[in-house]
Amino acid sequence: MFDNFPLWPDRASTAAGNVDALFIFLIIVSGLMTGLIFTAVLYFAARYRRQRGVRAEQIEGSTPLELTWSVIPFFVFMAIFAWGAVVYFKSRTPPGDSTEVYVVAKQWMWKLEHAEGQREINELHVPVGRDVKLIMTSQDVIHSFFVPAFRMKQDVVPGRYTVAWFRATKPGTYHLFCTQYCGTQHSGMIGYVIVQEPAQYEAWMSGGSTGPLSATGEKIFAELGCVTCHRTDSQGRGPNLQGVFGKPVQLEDGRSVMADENYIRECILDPGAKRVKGFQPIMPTFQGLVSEEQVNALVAYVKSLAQPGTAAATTKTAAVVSPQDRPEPAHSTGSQVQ
Ligand code: HEC
Ligand SMILES: [Cu+2]
Repeated sequence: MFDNFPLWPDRASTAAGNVDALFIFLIIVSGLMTGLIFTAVLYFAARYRRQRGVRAEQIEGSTPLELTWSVIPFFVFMAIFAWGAVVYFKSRTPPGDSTEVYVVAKQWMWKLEHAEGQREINELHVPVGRDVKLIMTSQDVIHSFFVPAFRMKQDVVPGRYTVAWFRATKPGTYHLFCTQYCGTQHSGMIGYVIVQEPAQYEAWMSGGSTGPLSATGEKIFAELGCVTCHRTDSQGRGPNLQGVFGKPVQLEDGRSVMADENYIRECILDPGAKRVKGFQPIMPTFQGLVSEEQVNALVAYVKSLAQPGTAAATTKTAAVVSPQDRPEPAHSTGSQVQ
């Protein structure tokens, strides 16, 4: 019956069921409340309509009544809050071993680059059943990455990364929309997420790649002269970048921050914002000298240096970094600890 008028978009991700369950619960609670109020209005209107001998009694303050309408809603709202928090945190926390895709939004298109090197425009191919993490930024104004079938929506903001993730559960082609009004052709800023069976996906992946994004990053790292300061033998004027990513970094001003994607990005574009403890503030800014795609490649390269076993990181591992340069505070989570 609802073939041409579906009540819900497809459910094609692990998050979809959770989001819908909470949504349906909210509709039921609101529906019950609305029903209760309207029934009471109609009942009292009929019961106390003007007629001889029937008079409504005024209740002036009643502790049991007030307790009832305070305590019951309190528990209902706390349940909504707790349930919402669980769904929210799940959808905000990408699993550690996700496949990564860098997204650059611009007026009016989506540019996507897989960590493996494949580039796409307005189309994203992903395998079914694998966690995919999107590391997103905008080249111009605010956009928003929305895939209704995944119940996933995340603003994409210029000047920083925002992160989202999903795990597709059903092969198919799903709509991708921009849901922040971003200029005249905002409505045309659409695309598709194409979810494939693993074998199909491997076949797609094997075609036309320029090599892993981290390798592109390594090239840029050399071309821009980053290597002259960031050497792997601790003789450079800048910190050895091996094993930096994903660990807390001690700053000159005493703070400790997590070296995540946003931190690496900021180091490149605004090195003055967070100076690493124990080094001269000599790193120049690369703002305006590198495109968003190049920053992504550099970030992917610095990340690859923190993964033991990758070609670039096999020569030396994080253990080589001297303990004074890289103390390990007890905190291992949280992006900023005092
Ligand atoms: C002139 C030398 C120099 C050049 C060139 C340079 N850096 Fe740096 N870099 C530094 C110094 C010194 C620091 C530490 C002090 C600071 O944070 O500014 C640093 C810090 C960093 C950090 C933070 C490291 C940590 O341990 O937390 C990253 C990441 C980084 N640089 C990346 C790059 C990239 C990418 C390039 C090339 C686009 C580059 N740097 C070019 C000198 C340099
Ligand atoms: Cu847009």
